[in-house]
Amino acid sequence: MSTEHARATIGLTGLATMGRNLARNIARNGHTIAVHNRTTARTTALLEEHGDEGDLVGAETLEELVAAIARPRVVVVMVKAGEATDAVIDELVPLLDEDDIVVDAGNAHFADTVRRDEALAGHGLHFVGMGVSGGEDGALNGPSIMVGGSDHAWERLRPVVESIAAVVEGTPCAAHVGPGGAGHFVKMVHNGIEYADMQLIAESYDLLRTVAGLEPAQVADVFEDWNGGDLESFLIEVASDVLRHTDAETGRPFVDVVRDAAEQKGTGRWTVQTALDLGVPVTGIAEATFARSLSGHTEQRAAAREVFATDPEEQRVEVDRDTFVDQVRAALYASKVVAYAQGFDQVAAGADAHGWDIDLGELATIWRGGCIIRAQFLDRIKEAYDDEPGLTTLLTTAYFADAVKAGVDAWREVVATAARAGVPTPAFSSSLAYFDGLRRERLPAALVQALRDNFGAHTYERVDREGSFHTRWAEPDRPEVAAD
Ligand code: 2AM
Repeated sequence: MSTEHARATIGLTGLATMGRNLARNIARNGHTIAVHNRTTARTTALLEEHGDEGDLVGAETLEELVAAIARPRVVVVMVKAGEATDAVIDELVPLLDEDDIVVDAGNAHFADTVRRDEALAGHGLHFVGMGVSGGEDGALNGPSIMVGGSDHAWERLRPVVESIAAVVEGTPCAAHVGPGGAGHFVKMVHNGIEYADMQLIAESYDLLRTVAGLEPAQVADVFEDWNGGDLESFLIEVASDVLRHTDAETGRPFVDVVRDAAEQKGTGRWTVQTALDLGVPVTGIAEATFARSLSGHTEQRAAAREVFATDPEEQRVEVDRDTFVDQVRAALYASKVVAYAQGFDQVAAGADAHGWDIDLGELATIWRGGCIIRAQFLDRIKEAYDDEPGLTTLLTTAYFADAVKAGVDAWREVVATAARAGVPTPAFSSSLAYFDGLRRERLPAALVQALRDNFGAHTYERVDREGSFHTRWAEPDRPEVAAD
């Protein structure tokens, strides 16, 4: 391994798939990168297999890694999120000098990133929480990168980060979204939106197959067609690809041989937990997360199937196929607008709560390429924020409002048809309920408030006067008193 000193622009430790691909991407873009892994075999393998792709400097120890990087140093940590990240950071800190930068490019919880940022600041070091989306392929060929950290760190990192990110219309899909935990926060919400988007696509597939009787390959054709319009997105494209795939062993549609129990490893759950803390109704993301948990509750599912068995034939509804396909498309689009509006609301609420100045239009810009939710749709979101930076909700901007108005009858028809057929569409249904809830003149929350005052003296506000009030429900004439 090399003993050259301090000539690398950047260093990276943790050479499992994501780290290795990110390192290759950095090297391929002309930056000298020092690479290290706890188990040296991975470092050796990277140098042997891909050493000719750029200027890679191998390091056997963290000391060697640090010594190979030009100051102020940038060390990217790409190890398993959680304890391993803390262990590596603890090892790194004594080896670094003031103004050096530690970058966690893993999928950390933003609260851990905030904690690590504070801890490293105490040592005169800069910590960056860098959200990287795009999976293995993105890491190698151009991901979407959400950087959270100081201006000093961004200045130093920017040339490398912008050169390795995906590019859409000449703009790199990378941005300094805010300080400390901001990068991992927006990456978390990105993944939450991804959950909602996938669930909506899955519900569309289920409806087209179960209600309208399309075969998986025919649903693939429908998705391919949709991908040529305003639903154009990576996820629709992949869905079409997967539905067209036949299992080599059985000759059956691939989707039929995959066990129907989905995982929800972390980020979706974190998004919902954080949304609850912030009080943001991200119903689409929450339903998508719960739909995954429901799918994994195999014992309850088996018990319910025994008692409430469904006859698939009964779920077939007499619909005009072409009309129904069009209605599902409209329902998918409208629900997607809701899911994204909710996700962007959560980013705004998180930014508010943590004092981060996050530019939502810029976020839409860097999600247009490289990441899993990349879609034409994000151009529209970017335009919406360009037109009106302080936007209250994406739902009401002219473009999306027109689309929702045009599709709302179809959306209702799809949700009603699904309910009648007994096909679960939690994301479609809850998005419609959210839409109807927002636009309602009066919500039954008034009764909820009255009930709370009745049994718990929780007080209420009135529509016609300022202040808080309580009604003495136990007294015969129920007098109202000011509660302040
Ligand atoms: P390894 O190859 O030595 O196992 C994904 O697991 C990556 O994180 C791997 O590169 C792995 O290194 C690294 N990793 C996991 N736990 C670690 C730890 N406690 N210290 C250093 N690297 C670790």
